[in-house]
Amino acid sequence: MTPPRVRIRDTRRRLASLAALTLVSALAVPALSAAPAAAATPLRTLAAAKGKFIGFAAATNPLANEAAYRTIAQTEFNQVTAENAMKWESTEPSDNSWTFSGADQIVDFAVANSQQVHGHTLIWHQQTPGWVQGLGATAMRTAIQDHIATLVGRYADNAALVSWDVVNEVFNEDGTFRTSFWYNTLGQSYIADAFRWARAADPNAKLCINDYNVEGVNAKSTAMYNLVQSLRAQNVPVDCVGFQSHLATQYGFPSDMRQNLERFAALGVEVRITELDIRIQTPRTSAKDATQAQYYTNAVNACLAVPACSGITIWGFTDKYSWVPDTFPSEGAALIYDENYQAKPAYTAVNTAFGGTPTTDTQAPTTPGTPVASGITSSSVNLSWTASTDNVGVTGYDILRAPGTSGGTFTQVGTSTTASFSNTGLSANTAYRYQVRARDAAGNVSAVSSAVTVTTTTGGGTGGGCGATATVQTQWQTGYVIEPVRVTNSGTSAISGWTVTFTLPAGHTVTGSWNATLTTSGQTVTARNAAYNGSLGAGASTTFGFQVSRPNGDTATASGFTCATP
Ligand code: 9MR
Repeated sequence: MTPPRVRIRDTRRRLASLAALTLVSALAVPALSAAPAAAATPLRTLAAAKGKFIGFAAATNPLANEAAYRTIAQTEFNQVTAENAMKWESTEPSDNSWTFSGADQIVDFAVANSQQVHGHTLIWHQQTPGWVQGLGATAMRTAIQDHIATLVGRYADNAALVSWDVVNEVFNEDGTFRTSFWYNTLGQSYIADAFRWARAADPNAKLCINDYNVEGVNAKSTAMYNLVQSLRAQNVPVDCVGFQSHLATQYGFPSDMRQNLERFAALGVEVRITELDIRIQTPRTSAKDATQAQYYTNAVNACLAVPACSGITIWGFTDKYSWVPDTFPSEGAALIYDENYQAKPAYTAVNTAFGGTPTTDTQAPTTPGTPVASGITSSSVNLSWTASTDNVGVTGYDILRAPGTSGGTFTQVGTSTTASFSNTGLSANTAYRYQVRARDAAGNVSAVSSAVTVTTTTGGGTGGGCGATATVQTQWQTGYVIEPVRVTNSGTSAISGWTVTFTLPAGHTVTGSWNATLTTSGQTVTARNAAYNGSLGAGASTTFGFQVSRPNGDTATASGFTCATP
């Protein structure tokens, strides 16, 4: 049965519309400062200049849904391997019932971004459905042949798909064959058969054998070496050997990696680093980051030193999506970007090893303007602010929020790539303070802006309602000016007047006001609209201001702004 071919033109259109979405999500504040990122020459440019590929293992979910993930994926890499989407359980979960959506998604992304694809993986003892594992020898052989013919055949005419992992992890650590269901049913014959069937399905693809813990010279890598030599002597089409390179800083770097790659290269095969990640014992520290960065440097240097090494695939790129913490408790942070897509020292190491000169920019962006609130409802507010500027470019903003009108702690509630943000899910008739800060392309962070206080409306669907946000314009030892206090009609119909109430700290006195009439009772101040600014259509806003004197050295300001109609 011939499966449908990939329809690249339709998919390109779909990817373009996805790319238009803006990324706005809640993220934790990163623990460590980040290293230079987008200010550096992209890895793919540097690697290509050295005749190598630099790739990543793609996870289908963020590739479809996260603009930040896609941006790095397409900017930094010229090669991609499907982390899971091409495995047997993903493509043929039951006999001759095929699902190509994830595999096609990755191939389409690669085509759209001029990336080469490595198919991973045809024959593996994991992520192979139960219906295959239980087959007898004849039926298993047929199943393998069909699976390879259909899956490899599907992309055989696609120039982007250049190579396949035909068999994966066939050895035990001591170099004996792993007694997988493949081996137990078919003996080692399945290996040569799989390579021959893959060659028949795509005569042009490089066909690889892939494994872990074979980076240095040891019993397992020597067994691999002997197998490749013997298969090639029998004209079995083994073109390439993949060294996964799931490394860990606590076990040391395999210092004979280059020598090992060279002995395989001497067999006439291409070699490649296929699943590079370097985990640490969490949490990160600067010292662990530095060791990890050195290991990444070592791995890139090993490949650069061996002409037969075609390139390096990193097993993901952001710590947000990595298999490591799920498998090794208390270990992780194995990749070159952190969970917030900030480049780590490991990124700088890879960039530098490929010949880049990442910027050493340390200049922070200018402080963003105080956020201005609008569209206040009982559960949401829109914030916008004057954008920051920066010598290497502002990449986005962090939005911080504290509860109430004073005290509490500011925590990050979201990020935005533009100078505006909409915060939803708020409680009715509740005060919040917001600040923003900017990030630049080199990972520098600006000072935080001044805060704006927002009080959500009472809600209840009466059609009325207003909100007030106050900004401290200037202050000195003995006083301050609050300007503007922005009054917004947050309801769905016009209002004919408004009253803003707020509290003065002890010892503070209003010494002047404009665009509203202020009356004071104890520490509570009531501001009524002036004759000319009481009428506000739905969504419209107006402003007033006032000046206060305070005891010398007191740093408190008026707080607790709430608005009522009329
Ligand atoms: O990263 C993959 C993870 O998402 C899967 O859950 C896991 C299933 O075993 O496979 C991971 O990728 C493996 C790769 O396919 C083969 N070499 C080891 C990788 C890490 O386990």
